[in-house]
Amino acid sequence: MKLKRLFSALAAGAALTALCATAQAREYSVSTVLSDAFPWGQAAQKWADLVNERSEGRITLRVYPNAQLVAGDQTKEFSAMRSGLIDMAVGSTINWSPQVPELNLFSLPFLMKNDADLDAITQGEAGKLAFAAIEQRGIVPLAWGENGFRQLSNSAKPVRSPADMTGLKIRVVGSPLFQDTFTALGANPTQMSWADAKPALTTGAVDGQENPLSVFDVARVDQVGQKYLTLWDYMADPLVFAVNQRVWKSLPEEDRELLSQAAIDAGKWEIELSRGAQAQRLVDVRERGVEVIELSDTERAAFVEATASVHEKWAPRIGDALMDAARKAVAQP
Ligand code: X2X
Repeated sequence: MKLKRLFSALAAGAALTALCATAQAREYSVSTVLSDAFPWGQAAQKWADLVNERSEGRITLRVYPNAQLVAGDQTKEFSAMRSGLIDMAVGSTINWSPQVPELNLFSLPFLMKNDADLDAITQGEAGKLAFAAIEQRGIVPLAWGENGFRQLSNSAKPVRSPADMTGLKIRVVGSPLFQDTFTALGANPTQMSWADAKPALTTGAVDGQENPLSVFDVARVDQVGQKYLTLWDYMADPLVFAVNQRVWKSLPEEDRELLSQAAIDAGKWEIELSRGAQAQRLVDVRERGVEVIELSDTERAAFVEATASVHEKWAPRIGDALMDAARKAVAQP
């Protein structure tokens, strides 16, 4: 009799535990622009996998690529996350800069020369200030990833100087700074979403585009007539792992810690993966017949000079404290 009671108590206990686990099991949406065929989507999936594993299935992050939660309009991702339509995102600083002007820092042409400069910014005081700016707009940033240094491609000719860009129609992201940069270079920029970019390249509605080598490679941008690729490293867009503030507040401290650490680990993993694949991508792209143009220091300097006005115009919108911190970071030997 006693034993029987013990068994039923145990069974009730197990049922209760199961119930609690179900009650606590949560699913959250994570928005990205690029799918897991690209490092960007892989970053988000890695975050989801780590969270699932470390929470023992209690927390599910479901990744929605192609900016589908905002009907492809990637510049609305930040607002949608703020309003709670999207719970979380791994988003590009470019796409969030219309709502967080400080993030235009990363789009300033030729501010950062290389990965070391980028890391000095994200990992230092400037990175902290950028995160504070995101937080001020009602989103909790957790970690950095990266889309990568952006290169220029076109279907018409090898571009080695601003003069070569005269009149070229270039698809740019829907962020006003890009309009200024490409206008300063003498090109004819057209803003459109990534979803519209490939069709526009295919029909020849635009002559060129700019995106990291990984995107050029994986999206097979060479197949839509983009024969010339100028490696000018003119800017890099980091990715930010982030969470809607209400969702964040609803989480117990241990789950916040879990999400945050998983984002940091996924970001580091993706940055390494992405950088590690660069050299091979370049080999592959060349093998497909793309003419890759590398700039001498003098050639690069002409682009820097031609876009100086963009810094003057945008620095005040980015803010003195952030500009100073970034300038110090890139001045480090
Ligand atoms: O639209 C682009 O060019 C992309 C995919 O790189 C971004 O979302 C910033």
